[in-house]
Amino acid sequence: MTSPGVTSSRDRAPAALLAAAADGDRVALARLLSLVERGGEPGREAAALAYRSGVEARTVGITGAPGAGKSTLVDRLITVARADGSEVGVLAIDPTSPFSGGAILGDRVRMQDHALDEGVYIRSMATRGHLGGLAVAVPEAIRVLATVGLPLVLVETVGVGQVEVEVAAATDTTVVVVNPRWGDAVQANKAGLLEIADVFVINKADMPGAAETRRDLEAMLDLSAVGDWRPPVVETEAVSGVGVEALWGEVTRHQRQLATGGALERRRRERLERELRQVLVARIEEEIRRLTGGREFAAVAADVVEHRIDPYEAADRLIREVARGDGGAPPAG
Ligand SMILES: Nc1nc2c(ncn2[C@@H]2O[C@H](COP(=O)(O)OP(=O)(O)O)[C@@H](O)[C@H]2O)c(=O)[nH]1
Ligand SMILES: [Mg+2]
Repeated sequence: MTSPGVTSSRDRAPAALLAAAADGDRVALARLLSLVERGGEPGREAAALAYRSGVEARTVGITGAPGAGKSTLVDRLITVARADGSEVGVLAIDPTSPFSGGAILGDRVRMQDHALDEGVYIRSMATRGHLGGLAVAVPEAIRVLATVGLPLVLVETVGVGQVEVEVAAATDTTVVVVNPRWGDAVQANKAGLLEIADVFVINKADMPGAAETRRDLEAMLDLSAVGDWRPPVVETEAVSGVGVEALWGEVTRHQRQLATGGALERRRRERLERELRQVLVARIEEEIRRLTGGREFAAVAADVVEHRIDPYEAADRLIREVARGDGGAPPAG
C-alpha cells in the first residue's frame, strides 16, 4: 500500500489485514477469511502468511446430519470453553451452498448468545471458488484464526458425503452428532462418520430412543478395529445444556490423549501431506486448464482426432508440456 491514509479493509493488503486482525479488528479478520474462501492470489498470500506464523489452534470438528443440533451444541460449547478462559473461533461450513448465507443465517441466530462477546468470532464459509475446495480452504481459515489469536477453533460441518469427511479430517478431534432416531447410528456409519468419530454425541436425548441409539453405536464400535482410543458416547440435550460439560470433558480427554501419545503430531503431519497433495492437484488442474486453451493442446488433439496418436500418448505429451510450465504458449522470439 502506497497511501498511509485511512484505507478501508477492502483495500488493504493481506499482511496489513493480518496485523489489524491480530490487534482485534474483526472487520479485517472477516476480510481475510473472505480472501481465503475465494482462493485467489490475495487469498493465497493471506494463507501463506498465516502458515509461516507457525501458530496452530486446537481444533474440534462437529459434524452430523442437518437438524441434529450441531449449531445449538456449538453455542453451548462456546460457553463452556469461554468459562475456561479460552477465546474461540467458530467456522460454520455449508458445502452445499455457493454463498455464505442461507442455512448459516440460522446458525448465527443459534449462536446469538455470543454476539456481544469479543472473545468469540463466528464465521460461515461456503464453497466459493477456492481451487483446492474446502479441504484446503478450511485448514487455511483455521490457521488465519489461530494466527490472529484464537487458540481454539470449532468447525461445524454438515456430515453428508465425502467432502464433509475431508473437512472433518482438518480438525484434531471430530465429534459426530446423531439423534435418538431409529437407524440414525446406521446412517452415520454409512456416511463414513463412524471411522472419523473421536467422540459420539446422541443429542436430543430428551427424545425417546436414546438408549437404542447408544446400543447401536456401541455395537458398531465393538465391531470396528480397536486402537488406543475407543470413541466415547455422550448423551446431550443441547437446548437445555444437559450433558454439554460431559461432552467437553471427553473432547478435552481426547485432545490430551492425542498430545501425549505423539498422535497429534502424526495427525497434523498427515493433514499437511493431504493438504499439499490437494494443492498440487489443484495447481496441476489449473495448468491443464491453461494448456487446453493453448495451441499445443489443439495440435495434439488434432493428432488424436486423426488417429495418428492415441489419447494416452497424447496425454503423456501434454503432461511433459505441463512439466515444462509454458502451458503450450507460443515459443518466445
Ligand atoms: N428436543 C431437542 N431439540 C433440540 C436439541 N438440540 C437442538 N434441538 C433443536 O433442533 C433444531 C436444529 O438444531 P440446529 O442446532 O440448527 O441443528 P444443525 O442443523 O445440526 O446445526 C433446532 O430447532 C433446535 O432447537 C435437543 O437437545 N433437544
Ligand atoms: Mg447448523
